[in-house]
Amino acid sequence: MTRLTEGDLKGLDNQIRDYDKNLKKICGASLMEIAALAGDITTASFNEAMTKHTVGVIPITSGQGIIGNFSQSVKSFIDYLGFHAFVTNSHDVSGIAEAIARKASLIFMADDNQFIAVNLNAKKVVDNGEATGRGFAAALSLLAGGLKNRQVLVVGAGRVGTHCVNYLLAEGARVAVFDIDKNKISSLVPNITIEDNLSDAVSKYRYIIDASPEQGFMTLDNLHPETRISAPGMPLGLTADAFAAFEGKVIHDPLQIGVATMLAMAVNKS
Ligand code: 2YC
Repeated sequence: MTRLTEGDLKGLDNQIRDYDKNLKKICGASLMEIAALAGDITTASFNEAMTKHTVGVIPITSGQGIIGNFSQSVKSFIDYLGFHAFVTNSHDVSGIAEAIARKASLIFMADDNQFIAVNLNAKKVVDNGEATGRGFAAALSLLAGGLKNRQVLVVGAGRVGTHCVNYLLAEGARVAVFDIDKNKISSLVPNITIEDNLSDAVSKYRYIIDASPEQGFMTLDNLHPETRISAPGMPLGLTADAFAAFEGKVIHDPLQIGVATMLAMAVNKS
């Protein structure tokens, strides 16, 4: 799991409106619609939930400590989606106590190993890795007009990639997976095809999910011009010139789709 940096998150709170506009342009759906699809709830129930929940975001100092802009960014995305959210003044245990004292029914917090949302009423925990995997797979599906029987390449079989695979298989896509660690893929067969050569695989598939920390493996030389890419992986796997050339065909962000989908999954009553 790649640890985000303060720089990765700089300015995202002010840019969320423009980011959402760009998402609609690329996949015809808003951040809320992508999250609702990935979280398996209707936008109506999402809208109803925002009148019922207050969200506390709690800075956590354990391990490598607080990341500048992290809690503020998470809060700003949740605010943007229509929920009332606050970042606690205290951190860690005191932050949890403060959030509950301030009537939060949902709390968001991350240490170095896990980023979770907790629905205190439903006693439900949602993991960012699962939410991010589902969110970026749902976004690709919307962009493609559905992925049933379509061949999709997933690069990276970690926590996010594995949940991308689960979502795609449930949608009836034909999934291929590349990971440098073959052991990570073994648990996914026989439901998926294994790709052994990354650059060849990039050339072969028209739908690609980059759920890896690998940089610069998608280039102008190996990408087909019609390829569509959904990229939860940090840093982005496209070279700068490929990213520029594929403007409008790449869905990528460090945190927004994952947080929005965590919210949808956390308020899902089923
Ligand atoms: O500021 C804080 O509260 C820090 N404890 C947050 C640490 C987040 C570490 N995780 C990451 O950077 C990301 C997650 C957002 C998902 C995967 N890696």
